[in-house]
Amino acid sequence: MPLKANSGQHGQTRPPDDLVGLLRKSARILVVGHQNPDGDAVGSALALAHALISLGKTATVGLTGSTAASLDFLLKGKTFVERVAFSPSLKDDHDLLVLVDCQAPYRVWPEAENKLLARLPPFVVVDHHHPGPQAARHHLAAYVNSRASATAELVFKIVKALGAEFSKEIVDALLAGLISDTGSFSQGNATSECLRQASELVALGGDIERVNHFLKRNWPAARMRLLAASLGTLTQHLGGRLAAMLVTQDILNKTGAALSETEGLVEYPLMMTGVEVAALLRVNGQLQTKVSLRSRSEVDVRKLAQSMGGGGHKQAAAYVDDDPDPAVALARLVPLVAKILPAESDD
Ligand SMILES: [Mn+2]
Repeated sequence: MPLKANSGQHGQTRPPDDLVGLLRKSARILVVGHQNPDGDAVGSALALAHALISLGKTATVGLTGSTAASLDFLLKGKTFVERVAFSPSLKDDHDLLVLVDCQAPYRVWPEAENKLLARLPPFVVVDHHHPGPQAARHHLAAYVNSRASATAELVFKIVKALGAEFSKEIVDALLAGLISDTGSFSQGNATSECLRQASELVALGGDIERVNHFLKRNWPAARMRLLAASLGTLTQHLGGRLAAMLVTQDILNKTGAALSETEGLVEYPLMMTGVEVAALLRVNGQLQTKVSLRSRSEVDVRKLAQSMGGGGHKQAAAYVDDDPDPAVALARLVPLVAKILPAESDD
């Protein structure tokens, strides 16, 4: 299928006119992030929905899977947020669907295969992931730029293009997205554009400390127990260059933590001296293990994840291993990491 004019190319720095035009002319819009949405997916969806509502439209934010309790501060009291199942009524109730922080409907609803896409409203895509196996297809328009720190960075520009006012809700939601995806502005993807936007959001009344507090310093006790138990599984491989933590069903049962509370735990092994790749391997239902990877800047874990059917970013990527035992998935991971580690220097 040929690319639509002015849309669908990767790496656009401005929101494409056709995407902005579709948002302008639609009246009932459903905005959804990927399943189990993180701070960027939730923040991006909320900010866009707030902007659309302020322009007199009916906008709904749809959630699927589980959402970390740390995001409650953004979601509470929002009557336009609801859980949405994949059903033919989506098409009756909405004239446009916006996918944020992902590029294909199956990332939202796993049952949304190509042959079932006719059940969905026409959709557009706003995302900062590299177009991998989940590359956008069948969409009306797309705004995709993998150089953006967060999807929130793209939504910031869409809000501007729409001419909507940056309300407190929009400022908080966008800051949450930027903070979530840049490790509180501490990672290599905290580019000058990201920081420029953050500066503008702070000038508009945004409070980085407050948003960061809710996102990072607001753990339920069960999550702290989960961290303690998973740190107990930490192992190092490849001369200490790979560090891995496991979250087994047994650990979830004992700690009482929800699967969504594993989000972000992969940062811990990366704190160790000498570690270049950190992995968190966690049960994913009865049949699979989800493998989350983080790396220091020289190491590209996205390609590894893609070779296993997943995707993500150079320094943060994930895939699913078809074995329900995280230890088995780890045994498979070690040789794959060995292949992507750069030769060790002598200094
Ligand atoms: Mn993101």
